[in-house]
Amino acid sequence: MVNMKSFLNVEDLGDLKEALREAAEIKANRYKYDTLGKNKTLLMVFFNNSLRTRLSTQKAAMNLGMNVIVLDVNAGAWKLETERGVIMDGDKSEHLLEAIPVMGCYCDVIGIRSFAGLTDREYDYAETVYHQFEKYSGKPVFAMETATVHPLQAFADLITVSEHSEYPEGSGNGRKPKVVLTWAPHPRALPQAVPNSFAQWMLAADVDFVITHPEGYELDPKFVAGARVEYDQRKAFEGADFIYAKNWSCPGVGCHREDYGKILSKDMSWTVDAEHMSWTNNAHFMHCLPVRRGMIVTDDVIEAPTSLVIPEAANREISATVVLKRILQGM
Ligand code: AN0
Ligand code: CP
Repeated sequence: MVNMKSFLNVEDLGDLKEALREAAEIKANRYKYDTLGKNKTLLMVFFNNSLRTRLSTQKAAMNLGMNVIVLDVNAGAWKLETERGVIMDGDKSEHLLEAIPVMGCYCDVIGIRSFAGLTDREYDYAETVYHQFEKYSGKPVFAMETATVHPLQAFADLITVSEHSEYPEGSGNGRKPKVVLTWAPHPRALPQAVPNSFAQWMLAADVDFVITHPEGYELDPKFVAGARVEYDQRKAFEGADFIYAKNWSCPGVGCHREDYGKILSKDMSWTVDAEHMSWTNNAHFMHCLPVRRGMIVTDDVIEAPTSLVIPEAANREISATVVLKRILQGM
């Protein structure tokens, strides 16, 4: 068993096959460990909006018998300064460096949602806010989408891929499922956390993984080293079993550093529609949600029986239950 004090990267989960076995066990009986969290409190700290993460992680904690406190930093808490060394003469009333140890006083585990600011690449990619929670809260912490990663989503996606794979382990035909991560257009600049984690997890899993995006959208090698990148979306889609669509802004790798966090393209020819799906091996469509219809994907594709967006969201409860269970077992 892995003794988890922090959950950010795929390695934090240890052996992935074991984690998938545990996910299946939880899914078969999600209340199996319903006394594990008795008198333990989860604090969920949101610096950004959420629907799925908020509900599924709270449900997961309840499955384990935990108490839950949710703090929306931007709705009722003091405005927090996150940078050190500033003169706080503006609108921020409190510094994160006091707020974090205070939060740690009232709970046993902390989940953090803190998106990339998309202005300072070094700050975002250093996972500054997350590591401050790790260092100053005195409690185990886990990412609920931080600046560069969204591991609860990637774990749920892996569970979903493995559940819907026609080539399960030991099937003998030696073919791995082909999983394609495709960039798609979006009107607002979005972080790279979801594609970073998805790539990291798929590379660690037993799948044939391909990434496709317009030039300039290359993801950080920290997450995608060794991945096949195919700039021709049609070629990438050929023979695919799973199409995972997501928008992300310029990661500052293949594009100019000063373009980090900017929108480089809104090319609607990348929107996943029925014609795109016809290039695949009758692929399943996946997206972490929330999704903008007509931009990322067309109505018919997301509504098709091959779409997995709802099962993916449902598996967020499972991934969160496994992660919280492991954190509790390590306490
Ligand atoms: C966020 C993102 O792209 O990171 C959250 C996705 C789970 N999406 C939006 O802000 C629309
Ligand atoms: N997929 C996901 O994390 O959704 P929310 O932003 O609604 O939590």
